[in-house]
Amino acid sequence: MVLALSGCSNVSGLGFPEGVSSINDISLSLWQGAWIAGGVVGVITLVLILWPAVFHRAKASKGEFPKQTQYNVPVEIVYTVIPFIIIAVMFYFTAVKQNEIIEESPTVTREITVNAIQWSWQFGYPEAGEKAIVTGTPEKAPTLVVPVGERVRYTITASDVVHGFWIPAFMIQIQNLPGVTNNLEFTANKIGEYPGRCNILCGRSHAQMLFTLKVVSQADYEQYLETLKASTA
Ligand SMILES: [Cu+2]
Repeated sequence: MVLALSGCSNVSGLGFPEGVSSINDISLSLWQGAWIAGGVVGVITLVLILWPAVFHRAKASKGEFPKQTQYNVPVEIVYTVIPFIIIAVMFYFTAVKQNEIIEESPTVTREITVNAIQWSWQFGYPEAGEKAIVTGTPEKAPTLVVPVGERVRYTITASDVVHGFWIPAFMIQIQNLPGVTNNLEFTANKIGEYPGRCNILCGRSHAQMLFTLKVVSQADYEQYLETLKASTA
């Protein structure tokens, strides 16, 4: 694991790309740490299973019965306390990272609205006017266009049932809740196209609730806003 982490950046992301969004920058170490913790616990557990299985096999031919050690209070305390410590450490780091992720900056000027409907997405660009809303359908998945290198505030809502706004490569997911407005801010760091999905089972065409996240240059984004303004005026 250490060799893999130090050697190759694709391997070190353990399935996630690095530096793609401001949230990757925050979450990646948590993701790596969780895998390392899981690996350590897994190896210790494997040894604890194999060691008695190999070295403390019942010697059937001699008819020996192993020594019974139930109600061993110190052992019971140890196997209660150790998992508690593992959970507490993981909870602590998760809470720290989560607080960083949901932090809102007072200086954000870019805003995009993300409304989920059965079964697609509505992306609104208030900067281009109230009517600048792009609505997808299950047959024609919409594109969410965002500027590179700029922090954007996303307003997350739902019209009907609970949906989940998920951009796997960006390590981002937040629920769209009917009657509740969630906010999320992040910066997209690399120009490109990334698949997006709904990750809460929301009905018959849930699997078609897809979108493409398109990260464009700031000039292209301004141009896109102009196009939206012209087409919805
Ligand atoms: Cu959905």
